Amino acid sequence: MRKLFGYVCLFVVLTSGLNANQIFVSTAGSDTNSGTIDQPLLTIPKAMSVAAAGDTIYLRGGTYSIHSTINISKSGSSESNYYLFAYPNERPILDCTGMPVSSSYRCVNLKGRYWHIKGIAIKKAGDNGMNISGSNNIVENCSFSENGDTGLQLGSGASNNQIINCDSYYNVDPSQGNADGFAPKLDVGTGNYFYGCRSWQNSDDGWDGYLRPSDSVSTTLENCWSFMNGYLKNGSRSSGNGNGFKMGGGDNGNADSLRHNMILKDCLSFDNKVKGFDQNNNRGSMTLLNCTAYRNGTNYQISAGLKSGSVLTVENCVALGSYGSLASFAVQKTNSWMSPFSATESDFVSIDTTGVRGPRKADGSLPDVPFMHLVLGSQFIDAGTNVGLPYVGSAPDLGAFEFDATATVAHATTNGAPHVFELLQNYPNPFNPSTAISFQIPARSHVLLKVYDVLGREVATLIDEDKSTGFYSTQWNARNVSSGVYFYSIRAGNYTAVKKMIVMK
Ligand SMILES: [Ca+2]
Ligand SMILES: [Ca+2]
Ligand SMILES: [Ca+2]
Repeated sequence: MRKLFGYVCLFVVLTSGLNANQIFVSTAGSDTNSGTIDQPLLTIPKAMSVAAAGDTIYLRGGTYSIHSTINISKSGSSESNYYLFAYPNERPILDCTGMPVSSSYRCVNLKGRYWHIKGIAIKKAGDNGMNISGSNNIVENCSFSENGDTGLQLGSGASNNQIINCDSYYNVDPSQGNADGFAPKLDVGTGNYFYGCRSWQNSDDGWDGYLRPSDSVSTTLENCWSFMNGYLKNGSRSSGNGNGFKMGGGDNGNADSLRHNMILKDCLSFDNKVKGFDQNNNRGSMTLLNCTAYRNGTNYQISAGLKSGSVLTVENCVALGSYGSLASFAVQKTNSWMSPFSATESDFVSIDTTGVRGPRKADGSLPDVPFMHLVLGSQFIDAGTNVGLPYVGSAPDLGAFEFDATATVAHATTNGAPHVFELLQNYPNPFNPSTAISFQIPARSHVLLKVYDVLGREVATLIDEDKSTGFYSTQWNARNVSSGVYFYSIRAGNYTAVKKMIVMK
């Protein structure tokens, strides 16, 4: 019996190994090749025609000129996905330059199920960069830019798709009133999920959940940023709508009371032309948890009635500036515009948007930028309601970024513990009013971190305590000192270091 079991295991390993082929596609390939890494194919359709469920199609880096829609029609299963991946550390670009601007000229039609597509840039399609009508797909670390309609659109019943760490920007249609960054809209299905995505400078909206005729569908967005929608690539105003997160709506003022149940968690909306978080006549439930809005035409506009049974929930949210308008029936808890809070710029490390379009981290996640992060001492730290999201400290904070005084500094994410002492340059610098000072210690030490002015007078003691081995980051708020040069000095064990920083008001 034991021997038979051994044979069975060997058989399973061999057959699954045989079934999972790797197929390579390169701009230097040929469709008469065998598809190995040394004999790559030239086109994605050819690779898909020979692929079976479980296979991985690797696209080598470089620019592929695409002149007609790539239809992805095969379907995998929950046990055996299809994979269409960028080759590791390479970036394939599907460039549709020259496609007519027409609804027949999408770049990619994802009709199948159980595809995992990763690491591909799509640009300049005549219509959508990608249109998903299939379900249970994962689209990860892809970008959609300068397409002739919405960058990534989901419709025709598309459900349970996951859009992870994707960017959609500079999409514009001829009327400027249709091209959104991401659009689970019209006849979309339910259960679609966005995580870590960015949408900016699309001619219409950042996200759009407008329905026709779908009803009672749900979409979840988490850790997503939407900004400067309603502006074009060159910065001029578009004639489109210009909302950050448009959560629903329907024809004729939504006379059919269609419901798009939207859940937004840790989402950030700023500098959109019209509204940051926009109901647009959605009659469904809307749940906004730990969202942050800044400098939109109107930050939050969710004031119209809902269909019976729908609920509007707004908790732990932040608006810097006027929050806008929320219906009296909204269930609200610990939002920045409610007593006892009053948001000011000094609650945040920075209100400078520099870096928000910057490159993603190696794992595809959003870049670390200080914009709208809470500063040490902010009234919003540990002042929120437990809404079921992870938090640091004694309670959740308000807004999209949880404050963590011991957060790992971005450039020091080496594996394991640090091996040397290091005091890093503060960031941002120059700054007003707040900056982050980071350091690492290779052994448990008593750490003394102080700030001095140019005359050597002590201005602040930031840390005076024992710290274990690790990376640390702390904030200094200079709101009570004048502009000028300051020094920060660390003593940890036998190690000392001093660096200069500049307060500029
Ligand atoms: Ca529109
Ligand atoms: Ca729209
Ligand atoms: Ca907290």
